[in-house]
Amino acid sequence: MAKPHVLLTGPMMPLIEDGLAKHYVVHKLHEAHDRSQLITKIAPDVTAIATGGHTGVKCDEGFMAQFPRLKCVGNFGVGYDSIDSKAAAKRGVIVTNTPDVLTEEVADTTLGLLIMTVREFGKAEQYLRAGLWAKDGDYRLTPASLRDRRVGIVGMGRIGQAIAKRIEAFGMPISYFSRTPKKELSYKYYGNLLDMARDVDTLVVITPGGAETKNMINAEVLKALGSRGILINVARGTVVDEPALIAALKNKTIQAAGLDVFWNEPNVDPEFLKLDNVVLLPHVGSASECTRQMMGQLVVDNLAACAEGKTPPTPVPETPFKGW
Ligand code: 8YV
Repeated sequence: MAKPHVLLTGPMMPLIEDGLAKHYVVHKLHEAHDRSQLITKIAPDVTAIATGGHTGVKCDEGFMAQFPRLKCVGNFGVGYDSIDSKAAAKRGVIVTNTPDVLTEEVADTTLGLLIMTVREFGKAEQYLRAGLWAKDGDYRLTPASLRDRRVGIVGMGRIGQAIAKRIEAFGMPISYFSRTPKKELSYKYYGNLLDMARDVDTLVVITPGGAETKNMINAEVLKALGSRGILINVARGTVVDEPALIAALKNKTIQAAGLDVFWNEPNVDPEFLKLDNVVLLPHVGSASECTRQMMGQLVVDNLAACAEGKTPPTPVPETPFKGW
């Protein structure tokens, strides 16, 4: 039987490309001289798309509509805000993502970023490397410490809970803001983000991206967080109003921020680079070899199931699998 066709919207790790090639004829949008020409040529045959936020391609209604036989869109990543999953549901297209396999890695990164931001380890290392320790003496005592902080977590899904577990072990009181309270959790719940921001001094953002959370962390929230405030964002750049954050860091409305995600990745607003009270990471939340391998394998498993008429392991809630 002839193989079905899959379209890759951007470069994928070899494990994904090789894995998919066993089940599909593979087309690479990013290697096409003329993208629309390639799409016109392959559109009637494409039944699957492999994509990810890093490809910069939005799998919106119009993009998916170009492929009349499309059955499945496999996302590399747990966050699938670059795919219009509601439009996919209307078309009967299954969207899959890569949950669970990256939970602990992203939670580790979050704590690393929090500690770096609070205790200035990045700057302290630069100080040593620049020969300033021997020349000028000890690196400064950090104005901030984890010892006296109260943490508010924005988003209490799987990764939020893994972060909370770690923060608990550090002995810091935890509260959280989410749409609905989770009965099984003993942390203090807030249904109002501003109220929580007022009551804590450290906000950790790990909520899905997309229209619903766009600019959720705005000037008002930053003001409520206050002058001892520290903001950590490992969710999506879009969740934070970047100009408002830059202003808050400049004016010392808050103390510092640690960011792994940005509005216009991989381009970071140059204003951030001028500030010394922000730690900047290049979206490395899940970026270890072992975790990325597991994510890649899950993309292959989901799309292979689509090719073979089997049950995909991890469809997203908006497109529950009910048979092909
Ligand atoms: C990936 C992520 O780096 O899982 C996610 O949602 O943001 C990261 O793990 C990203 O998806 C790569 O495209």
